[in-house]
Amino acid sequence: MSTDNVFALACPNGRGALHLHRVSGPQSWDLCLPSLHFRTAYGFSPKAKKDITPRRAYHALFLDEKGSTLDDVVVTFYQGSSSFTGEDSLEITSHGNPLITVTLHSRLRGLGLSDAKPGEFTHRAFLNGKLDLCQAEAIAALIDAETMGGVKVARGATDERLAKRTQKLRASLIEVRAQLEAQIDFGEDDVGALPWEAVTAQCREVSQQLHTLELSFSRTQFLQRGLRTALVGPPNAGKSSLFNSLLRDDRVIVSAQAGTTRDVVKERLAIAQRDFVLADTAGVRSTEDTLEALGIARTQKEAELSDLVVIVLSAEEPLDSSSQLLRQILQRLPAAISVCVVLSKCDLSEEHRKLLAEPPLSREGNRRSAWVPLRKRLGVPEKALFVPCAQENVDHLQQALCGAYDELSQQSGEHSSSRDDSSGHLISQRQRDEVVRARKCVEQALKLCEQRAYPEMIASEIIACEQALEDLMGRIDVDEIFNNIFSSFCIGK
Ligand SMILES: Nc1nc2c(ncn2[C@@H]2O[C@H](COP(=O)(O)OP(=O)(O)O)[C@@H](O)[C@H]2O)c(=O)[nH]1
Ligand SMILES: [Mg+2]
Repeated sequence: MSTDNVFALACPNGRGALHLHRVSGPQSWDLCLPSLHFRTAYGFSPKAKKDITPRRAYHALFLDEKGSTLDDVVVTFYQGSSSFTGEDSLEITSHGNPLITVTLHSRLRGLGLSDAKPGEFTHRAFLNGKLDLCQAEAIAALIDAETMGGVKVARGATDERLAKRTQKLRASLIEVRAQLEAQIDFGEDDVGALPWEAVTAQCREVSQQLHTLELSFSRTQFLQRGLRTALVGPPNAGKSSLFNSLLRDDRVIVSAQAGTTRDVVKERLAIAQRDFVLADTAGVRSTEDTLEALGIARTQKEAELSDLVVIVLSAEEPLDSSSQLLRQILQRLPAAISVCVVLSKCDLSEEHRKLLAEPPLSREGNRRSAWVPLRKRLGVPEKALFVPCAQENVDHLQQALCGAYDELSQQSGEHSSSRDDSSGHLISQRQRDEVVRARKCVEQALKLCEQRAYPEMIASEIIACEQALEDLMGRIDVDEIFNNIFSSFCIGK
């Protein structure tokens, strides 16, 4: 429990309607009350601590040391364990001028309060047991999120679901350990043989649950950063033109000269609340130009790192050669990457223009559309999306990108689905590392169980697994383990 009292501005220090100042600490009320005069029916007057109602917004004057008004403020008091930090605290709303904030903060220092360190309110909430470590991380992620997906993911991690999920796993581990420790302390003669089958099954279940939890991270990662999408294809196919059209910006150079784009250019793109990181790349062909070759190597690397590769082929080129090129590009892509094949420049011929006029169709509908024969002639794989488009007409492409996003989001959701998938997910590499550590320990324990190893060896892996889960969330009480051992065994027999 902290003994000092701190304050900080809880919003950016710019000009705006209001500024919110947070104050927290065991003496925060006592220290602030002398500088506050509260509005009453007869004007403004001081209030004693006992007359304050928590969680009520008071209109008050904030006074300097001479009793002159610094600003009109609204103050809300929060009491002890029912506050965010778990200690007495206040929220003061002043007018949103940095000059007012400077004087107000200097007054707070004069009253004996000190400046809070970054994250100190959340840290105090953690130390006072109001949040676990993962919830604290979720709050940071919620504030830092740069995508709508990231906001949703972080928001879903601010509650106690992950804590409950790990609690269940810990309970299983404690049960296993209780069995093992009984063997270690009292031996088979006193407590009977170790129920190997049950202990092994329990370790297996924990290992599976941890694996599922681990997978939940890949989904949240993708939602947090956006779908990595690379435009790939031969030079002059119209990749850079599509890049600009999708961004509605003249971002990269477009030219009829082949081999214009060299570097990978990435931009964030949001379509219908779905976030993408879109990359334009150098056109793929064999070349003598060393610089262009370097660009092409980067294209390949970018494609391999992407979640979705959009292969752009030009309707100007003969279909047979495009089809051959498509095969070559596909061969070099890892099988797991999603693919969308785009036939660009469809505005150039009457035949292709008709395709652009086709109403948007669902993936199922695709099979019946006029796009199907073309799709077949190009040799677009069954599981890839196919879209005819032109730089002036990217509606179909936008829809395809959204479709790919939803599909990938669903797939990774399925990965992470388990009996109680609703309960918590991982949102940071730190959390994932702890879960991997825990899983490796329990897998080792499982292996030792299968070999019918000494209970001491298995127990030591189980302890290490518990430790990793403790580190994931914060601490656990050792008594918890002993209570469980003695309550679930009739040791005196
Ligand atoms: N008619 C037409 N021309 C296009 C279209 N997209 C690109 N182009 C032209 O094709 C040439 C190459 O385009 P660019 O986007 O630089 O291709 P990249 O090499 O694949 O990046 C440029 O002259 C563009 O103006 C399109 O949809 N329709
Ligand atoms: Mg280009």
